[in-house]
Amino acid sequence: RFEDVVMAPPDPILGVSEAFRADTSDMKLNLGVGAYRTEELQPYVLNVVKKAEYLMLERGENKEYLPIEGLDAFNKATAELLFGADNPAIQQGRVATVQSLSGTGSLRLAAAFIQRYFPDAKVLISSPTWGNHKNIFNDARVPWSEYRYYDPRTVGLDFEGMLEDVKAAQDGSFVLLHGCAHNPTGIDPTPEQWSKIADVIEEKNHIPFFDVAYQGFASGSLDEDASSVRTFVDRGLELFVAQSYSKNLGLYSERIGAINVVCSSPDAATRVKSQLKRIARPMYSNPPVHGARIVANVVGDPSLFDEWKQEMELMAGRIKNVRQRVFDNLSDKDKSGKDWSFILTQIGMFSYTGLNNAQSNNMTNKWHVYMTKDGRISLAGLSLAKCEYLAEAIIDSFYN
Ligand code: PLP
Ligand code: TYF
Repeated sequence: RFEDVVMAPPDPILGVSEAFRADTSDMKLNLGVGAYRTEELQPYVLNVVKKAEYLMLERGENKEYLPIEGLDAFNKATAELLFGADNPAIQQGRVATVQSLSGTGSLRLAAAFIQRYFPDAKVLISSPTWGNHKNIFNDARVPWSEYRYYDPRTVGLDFEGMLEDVKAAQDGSFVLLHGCAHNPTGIDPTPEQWSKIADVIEEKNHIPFFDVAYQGFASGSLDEDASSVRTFVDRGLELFVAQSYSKNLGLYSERIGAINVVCSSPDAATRVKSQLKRIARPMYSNPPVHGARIVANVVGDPSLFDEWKQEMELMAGRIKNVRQRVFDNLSDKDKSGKDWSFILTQIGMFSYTGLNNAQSNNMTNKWHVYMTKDGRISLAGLSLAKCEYLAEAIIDSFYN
């Protein structure tokens, strides 16, 4: 009976937005969800997206079903954007790409694939990680465990701990890695550290599983943000990459992304793709076309592509300015001599402030600053004008 259904807990990230909406204070700030806002704190639709949508109307595109694997032009464009068009893995036809329901849906599809074909394998995820990762593997019935990643003492990467844990895991585990702009910490390995991580993964016959939700958004450069993934592909490893266009093209609600599986032969890629389609068919049958056409139009048109890169640099640049301003204000106001420079070394949309649960609650209850309880704030939801207020709130919460 439905009467017996118990209430589900609110999502730790999306629940923050619900609480924000209920607050009537003028001072309120929503730094919970990672969504880009303009300096006026309004959502932003990229100009290239509007242009791509005009193109669709002009061409009189229809609304027929896509094939299970999605739009061909999108799948080609998305794989080339990620790996580089001249990448041998693409040239040799060793990449299986399936359009799916943004980053989340792509991760979920890969998780279902792991559950079927690697029933004894475990997934290793970073501690901490994006909250939804655990939900995704739990729902797909894929066992997971954590590897050390964040070191609160240095507010940096626990690189030795990470390598030890990856080494200690059973051979042939899947290692979930954030391609760039680690969520929630904003701390990424250096290129040298990526190489060492790849050494250990190769030694252990592990399979890398990249989650790329911020390509172009972290550094402002699409190629630079994909370099971690390309390092692993260059070594000839088989791997997964889930991609999302929520942030870098601002297509949050279009649910556009892909799962890419780099295989060791074109034949294996064909078989893997056939199985991914088999999983997608009874789950959602086929993906939505609108976002796929936007991506294909933007990437496929040299002038739109250039314009996209400029708009991405603009977004990434605004976040970097906000980051700098938060640091300046904190350093200014904090008379204790505490070093806040970790804020400047973190990259991407977020800053991991080091505020604990109680301090994060103070931010919300006293200052109307909405954020996740792990101390993460989305700088993309902040304006330069509000940085001083935020710094005051952080200092008050940190020391009281
Ligand atoms: N993975 C990470 C690490 C993320 O931060 C996000 C979004 O915030 C996603 C995946 C997926 O988002 P979406 O499903 O909107 O593509
Ligand atoms: O802010 C974050 O980390 C994300 C944002 O369907 C998000 O959780 C929100 C909704 C969604 C996927 C990602």
